[in-house]
Amino acid sequence: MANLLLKNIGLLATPTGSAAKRGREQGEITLLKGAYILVKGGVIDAVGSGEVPAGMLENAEMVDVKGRLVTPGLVDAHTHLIFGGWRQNELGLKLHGVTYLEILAQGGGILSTVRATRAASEQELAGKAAKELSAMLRMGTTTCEAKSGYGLDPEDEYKQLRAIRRLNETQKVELVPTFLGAHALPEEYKNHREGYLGLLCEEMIPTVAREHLAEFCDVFCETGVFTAEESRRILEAGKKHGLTPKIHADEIDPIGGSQLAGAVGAITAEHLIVCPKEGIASMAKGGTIACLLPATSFYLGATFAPARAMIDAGVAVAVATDFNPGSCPSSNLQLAMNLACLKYCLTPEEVLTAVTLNGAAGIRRADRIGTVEAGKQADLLIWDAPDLDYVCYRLGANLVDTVIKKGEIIQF
Ligand code: IZC
Ligand code: ZN
Repeated sequence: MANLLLKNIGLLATPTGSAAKRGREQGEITLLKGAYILVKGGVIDAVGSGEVPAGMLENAEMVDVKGRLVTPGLVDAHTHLIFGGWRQNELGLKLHGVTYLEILAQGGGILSTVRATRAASEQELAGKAAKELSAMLRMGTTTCEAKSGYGLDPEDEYKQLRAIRRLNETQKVELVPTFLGAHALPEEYKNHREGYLGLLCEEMIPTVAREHLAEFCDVFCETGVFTAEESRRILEAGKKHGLTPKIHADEIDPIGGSQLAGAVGAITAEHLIVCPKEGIASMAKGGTIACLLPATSFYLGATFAPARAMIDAGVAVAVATDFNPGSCPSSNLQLAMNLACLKYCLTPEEVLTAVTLNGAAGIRRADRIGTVEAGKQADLLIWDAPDLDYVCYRLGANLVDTVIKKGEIIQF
């Protein structure tokens, strides 16, 4: 692989370091004018500004950034990437006032995606996700978390996780797998809750861990789905087998998910739309990252997570898409950035940290990605934009011009 030299960078905007940024530090990023970046063997070798040192010009492929903005590649720390079918039929229901939880209680929602996912082969699921990943890469997502949770039985959950593994070998976006067997109670266990909890804790979690099919264990802690007590049991079982806890908490009702997040040492709590003060305090104490999903709030017609209160309390905030066929059929992380600015009142600098370093920390990758610094993997974006304000202001546009993944310029 040839060395790459990005020169004539109008503005390099990046957080720094290898751990999530919280509080005031979330907005304290490096802004370097007139910068250059040297990449060797897929890794950032040097970053500087001013005259490019003569030695760097030898044996390097030049990329003229033409005075534009460069940032780290975007990290989407929460997606339900692998699923069969879509749920456009729910749009009409929503317009008639049927809520997300009512659709689920009627056997639709997640459960309809479960039927479509069970009916699809591993290859079909991977092929469908590959198309979406290629759109995501064009929009600047270079790393993405991907959850199971539409199988809800051992074989179909493993099938989803194997599709993720296959995709990691066949396309460019790096995927990080999360086991979400506790996404809903499957229909066949409707009258046998305890049976499914046992299956999750005693069979599926141990197998997923043993076969290295996932790194994280997630649960949908919500009214009519899993209680906080059940969520604790599932996450503790995951921990026992080496799976780090994540939790869908306070998306619709505040039933204790965010309080549990800090108590079990969850790496992230996700959604947090209706997160109470006690939940924020628990996350601050436990070091849990708040992974906020503003496009889902928008799509559900819900309120927006209290992001500023989280930052004030010293909770690190990540922002992700929640791409899924129900509550967020969009994988556009730039749209989530726009919304995070407008609806959470995060500054563009805080938003950048939220979709790079803090997202990376939420999937335990902050040592390797999420910033533009010597020693980090060369995941870089050249934007058709002069600065971060422009990126956060241009609602719904794809402003990414060039994507560099592990030092490779992606050709679309
Ligand atoms: O398929 O509805 N919230 N899980 C929890 C989702 C949204 C995904 C879905
Ligand atoms: Zn989700």
